Amino acid sequence: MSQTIIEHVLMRLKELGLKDVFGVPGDYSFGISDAICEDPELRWLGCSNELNAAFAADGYARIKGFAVLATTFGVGELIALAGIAGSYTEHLPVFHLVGMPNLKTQREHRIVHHTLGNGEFDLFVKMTQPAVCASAILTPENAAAEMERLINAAVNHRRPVYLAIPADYAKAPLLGAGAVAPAPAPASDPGALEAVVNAIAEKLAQAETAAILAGYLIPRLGLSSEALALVEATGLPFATMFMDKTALDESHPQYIGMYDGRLMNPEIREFIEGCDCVLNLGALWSDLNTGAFTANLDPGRMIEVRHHFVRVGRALFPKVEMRDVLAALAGKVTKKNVPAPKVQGLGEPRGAPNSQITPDYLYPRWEKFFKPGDLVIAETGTVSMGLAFARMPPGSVFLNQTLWASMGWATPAAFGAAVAAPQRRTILITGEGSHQFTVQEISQLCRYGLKPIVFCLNNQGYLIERLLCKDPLSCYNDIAQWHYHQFPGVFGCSDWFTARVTTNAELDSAMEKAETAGTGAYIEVVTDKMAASPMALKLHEAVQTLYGTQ
Ligand SMILES: Cc1ncc(C[n+]2csc(CCOP(=O)(O)OP(=O)(O)O)c2C)c(N)n1
Ligand SMILES: [Mg+2]
Repeated sequence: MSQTIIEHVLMRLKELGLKDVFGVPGDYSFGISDAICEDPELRWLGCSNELNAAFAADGYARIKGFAVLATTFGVGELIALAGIAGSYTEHLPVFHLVGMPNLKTQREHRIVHHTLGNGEFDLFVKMTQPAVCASAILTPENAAAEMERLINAAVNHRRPVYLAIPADYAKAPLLGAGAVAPAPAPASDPGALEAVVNAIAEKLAQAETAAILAGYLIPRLGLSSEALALVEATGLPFATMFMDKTALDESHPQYIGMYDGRLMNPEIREFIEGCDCVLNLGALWSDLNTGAFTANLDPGRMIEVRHHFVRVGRALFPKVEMRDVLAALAGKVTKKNVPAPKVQGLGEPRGAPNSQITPDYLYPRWEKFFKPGDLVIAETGTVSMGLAFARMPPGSVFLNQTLWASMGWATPAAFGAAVAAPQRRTILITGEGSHQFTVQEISQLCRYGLKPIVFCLNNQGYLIERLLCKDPLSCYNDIAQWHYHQFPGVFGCSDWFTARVTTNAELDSAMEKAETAGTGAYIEVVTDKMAASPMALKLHEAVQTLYGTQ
């Protein structure tokens, strides 16, 4: 029997390492979901809704390198689209498989469910196009070639791709698979590579003082060991920005801390901005990555290594791959000894045992709680802005959706990350307003036997918004008050340790119990309405540079 379209799609994805698929089924996508469930090498991970499934796939892709999401036509795929757009923004390859109505329905322009009722079937692929790097509607004739094109796009651009399969085609035999060879990965132009490596090495050699910014593209492109080898070959101090936290290990002796423009860590800003040369390995010059655009680096002194090109000062070098640049440069540079600031952690928690929990206690206490190897998933809001300045222990990873910055990302992303690395301790830290978006995904964690530690910061509303808007007490930043610590029981995680804490001593005790419970744990941390982390307070003072209004 010849291979069906869906068997071929899954076979190629398995060859890339696919093990798990996140999704929500629907009648048009039964062919896809059936094939996944019938495949003994694959696992279907059902989510509560498609937004959660897309965010879970995003979290999974951050650990495993790529992820697969399966949804139904129209209703399902559009709900997933907000999550897919996040993966596009944050450079994560997610394959989105969508089951469409069958071809007869489409040809006859029938009025069917999950459409706008106008007989048009290509509307949703059009809506999706700006948020993916390639898309295709598969047929028996084009499936083999289109699959190679989509894989190539996802691998080379590290962005989502969209594959729709009409319901009657999922199990149709594939035509002409053998004739299609996988497309080669893009390679650097040898002349351009030599020229850029010489230019960088020369600029570094001429600089008396230099530093490295380790950017988010390092983990996204799977280049941690190449980047580390280069950093060690240069001997230069390295810093990270918000989106790039833990791009390289924060316990490394050359790590100096977080650079956040004028907002935080003045000694790091002074050092970085005073260097003759800054080698930026894939960090982005975005609002929240640059301390609301207060980072002030002379472009003439900067070397910027991106995925497919490099800028040395104002000169652009196209056709060079980051992987090749890192490897070639590591063999070319000479070691430098540049005196730099020493990395600082958050220090000791400050506050009396029976006092109400304040940021002075909470963030240093979290820093102490983290262990080597932890996966920490921090939500958009004041909480990630406080945690970003904690020093992470060896081998631990800090995940945050800094650029897309969607509320609700962290809870399902923590589920996806925990599925990707069940042997590691997963710690979700979320504000309660964001948690309200996607809280049901707590239930998938226990359903699939995962034992995370969840902290829900309850500050009675949207604190970051209170700090950025005209009137902190505006009613639109108030939210319904839920009994957060009761969620695990409601969501079927009855054996989890749960607590609601309001004082420092209660927080300590709950953390100790969570560590030894042997089950999942959920701790609701109650603070004052206006108890903000230092970076969030600084952002409040920097609204003019943040929004470009000065
Ligand atoms: C989908 C989406 N809608 C709206 C926003 C705007 N927004 C950003 S943070 C935030 C409030 C976050 O509140 P919470 O999670 O409670 O964190 P806090 O700042 O209170 O610690 C809002 C409304 C957003 N980022 N994403
Ligand atoms: Mg809040």
